[in-house]
Amino acid sequence: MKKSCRSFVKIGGAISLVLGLVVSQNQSAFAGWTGLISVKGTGWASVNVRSSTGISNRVTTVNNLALPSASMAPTNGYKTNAPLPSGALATTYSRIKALSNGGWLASANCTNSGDGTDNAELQQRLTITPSDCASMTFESAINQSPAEFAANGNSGTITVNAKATAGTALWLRGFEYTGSMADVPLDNPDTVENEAIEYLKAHGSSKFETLIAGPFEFGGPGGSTCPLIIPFSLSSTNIEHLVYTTDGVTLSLPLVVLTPSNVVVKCDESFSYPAVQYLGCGTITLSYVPAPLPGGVFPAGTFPVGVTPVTVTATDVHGNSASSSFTVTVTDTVPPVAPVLPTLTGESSVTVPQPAPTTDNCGGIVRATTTDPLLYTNQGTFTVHWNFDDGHGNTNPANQSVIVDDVTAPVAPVLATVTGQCSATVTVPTATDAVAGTITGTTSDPLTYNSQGTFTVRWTFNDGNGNTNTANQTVIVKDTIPPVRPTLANLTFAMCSSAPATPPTPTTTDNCKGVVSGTTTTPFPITTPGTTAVNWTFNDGNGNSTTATQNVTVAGLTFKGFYSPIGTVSNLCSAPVVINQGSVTPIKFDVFCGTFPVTTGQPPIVKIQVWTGCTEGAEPVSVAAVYQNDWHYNWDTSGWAKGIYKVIVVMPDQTTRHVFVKLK
Ligand SMILES: [Ca+2]
Ligand SMILES: [Ca+2]
Ligand SMILES: [Ca+2]
Ligand SMILES: [Ca+2]
Repeated sequence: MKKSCRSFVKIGGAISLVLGLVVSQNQSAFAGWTGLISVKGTGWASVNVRSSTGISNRVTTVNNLALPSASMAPTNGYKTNAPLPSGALATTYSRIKALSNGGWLASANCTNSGDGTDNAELQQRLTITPSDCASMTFESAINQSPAEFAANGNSGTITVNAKATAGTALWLRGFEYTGSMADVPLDNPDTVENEAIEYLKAHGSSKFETLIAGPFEFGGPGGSTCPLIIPFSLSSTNIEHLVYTTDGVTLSLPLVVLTPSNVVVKCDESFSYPAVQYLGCGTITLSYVPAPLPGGVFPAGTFPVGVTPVTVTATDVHGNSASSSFTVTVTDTVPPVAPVLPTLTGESSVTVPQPAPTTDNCGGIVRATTTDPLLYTNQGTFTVHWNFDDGHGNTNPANQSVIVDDVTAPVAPVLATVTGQCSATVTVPTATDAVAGTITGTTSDPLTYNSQGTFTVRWTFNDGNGNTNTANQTVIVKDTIPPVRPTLANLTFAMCSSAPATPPTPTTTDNCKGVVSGTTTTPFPITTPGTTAVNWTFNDGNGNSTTATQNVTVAGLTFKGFYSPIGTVSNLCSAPVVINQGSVTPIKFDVFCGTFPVTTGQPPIVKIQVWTGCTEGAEPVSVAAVYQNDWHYNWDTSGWAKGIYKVIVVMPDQTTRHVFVKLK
C-alpha cells in the first residue's frame, strides 16, 4: 500500500481506530556530515552513519588536505559513505565534497529506520525532531574571486542551494583565520565540542553562523530561485583567510506500527482484522500472521474459541519492518444444548451407555461426562447426572433416569404328579427367576398325604420383587396292591363236638392296611358233614382283594353195628349176610358222636334197596330208625322175595353205612 510519508493510514475500516502504544525500534536515525575548508581548498571532511543497531561508522579525511573529500574512497563520485556500518540500509548515505573555491556539495539521506550520524555539538544547540525519510541536499559556493572580494571592501557572499525535509538541520559557520591550516585539529567525534571550531574560535574570529532546521528549500533547480545568500566580511583583505565549516544532520524516524485494537467476537459471528495504523516512508506493505482471508472477512468458526494472538508486520520498500500484535478473542457464552435422555430400564441390571454427543453453538462435538456409576444392579430408581461441557466454561446438565425393576414372575415349573400306594410326600419344588435366580416354592397345603385319593398342592413362587407365579402339583395316593394271598391250613371239625364248626377268621397282610381279615359267604358254623371249601376274601378296603380257599371238614358220626342178628357186616354184594326170609329181622346199630352215643335228635334213616344181580334196583324201605336201647328198624321180611338186598343206614351227618343181606 502506498502512502505519503507520515500520514496515518487506516486499514480495515470496519473498526474505529484506537491509538495505542507505538511499538518501534525506537531508534532515531542519523546520517550527516561535517567539514571545514579554507577558500584555498585546504581542510578536512567527515561523514558519519549510525545504524539502527547502534553501530557507527565514520570516515574522515586526514587534516589539512587539499580538496579533502576528493581523496576519499572513490565510491561514486564524491560519495564517502562507504563502508556502511552493520545494520545500516544500503540506501543510507552521507556525502560531502569540498569544492575548489571553498564551497561544498553535501547530501544526506537516512531512510528509516535507524541510520544516522551524530553531531553532538549541533544537537546540543538544536533539538531536531526526527521525521520520516529525512533527507537533505546542499551545495554552496563563494560568489567572489579574491580580487572581487578585495574590491568589494573585504566582503562577499555565499550562495546556498539547499532542500531538506523535516528532521534535518544545516549549520553553516565562517571564521577568519590567518594561521596555518595544518594547525587546525580534526574534530574528535567523541567530544561534544568541535575541536576544530574551538581552535578557530581561539585562534581566529567568528564571522557568520547560520543554523537552519528543516524542512526548508533554498534555491530551485539549478539554484536560480530564492537561494540562501550568506554575506560575510573579513578584517583582512585576503579571502583565503576565510574558513567555511558546514555541518548537516538528518534524523529519520523508524518505521512504526501502532498497536491495533483487540477484537472480541462471539463464536458465531464473522469478523475482520482491525484497522492498522503505521508510520513509515514510501510504500508500506502489511502482512499478518495468521494471514487474512481474501476479502478480509473471517467467517464464524475460522478462529478457535479463546485468545489468538495476531501479529501484523509493516514492511517498507527498503526492507524495514516493524511489527505489532493484537488479539482476536472468540467468546462462547452459550452452553451446549443438553438432550433429553431417555429413561433406561432393566429387570436385573442396567448398563448406562454413553449418550450421543451433542453439538455446541461454537461447533465441535460435546460428549457428556458423569461421575455417577454406569452400572446399576440393585432394584430401584436412580439418576445419572450427565454434564455437557463445551470446554469453554459453559455447561449444561442432563439427568437420566435409570429404573431397575423386576416385573417378570418366576417361570412356574411343570410339577410331576406324585404317587404313592399308601401315602405320598411331595418335595418342595423350585422355580427359576430371571433376576432372583432359584425360587423355592411355598404352600399352605400339607406336604404328606396318608389317605387314598387325589390331592392338589398349590405352590406359590415369589421372586421377592413383587412378582409371583403359581403351579399346582397333583398327589395321587392309590393302593393297587392286593393283600398277600395267604396259605390257609385245612381245618377239621367234629360235627358232634360242643364247639361249632366255625373256622377262625384268617388274616393276611396288606401293603397299606397291614393285617386284613378274611370274609366269606359261607355260613358258619358249618353243619354239613364232610369237607367244605370255604372261599375267603381279603379286601384291603382300597379296591384290592385276594381270595384263598380253605378246606373245612366236619367229621361224620361214628357208626357201631350192625348188631346181631345181622352181625358181620359185609360191604360186598357178593358176600351178603344170609338171613331167613319171612322173619322179622331187627336192624340194630348205635351212632356215636365221639364217645357220646347219639340217642336223640334227627334219627338215622334206614333204607332197603332191592339189588338184582348186584345191580341197584328199587328202594322199598326208607324209614327213620327208632331208638330203644339202640337204634333199630324191625325189618319184617315176610312177603319179601328171596334175594339180595342192600340195607343202608344214613346217619344224621349223611354218612352211610350199609350191609348186603340175602333172604333165603
Ligand atoms: Ca568533538
Ligand atoms: Ca458453547
Ligand atoms: Ca422376577
Ligand atoms: Ca393294598
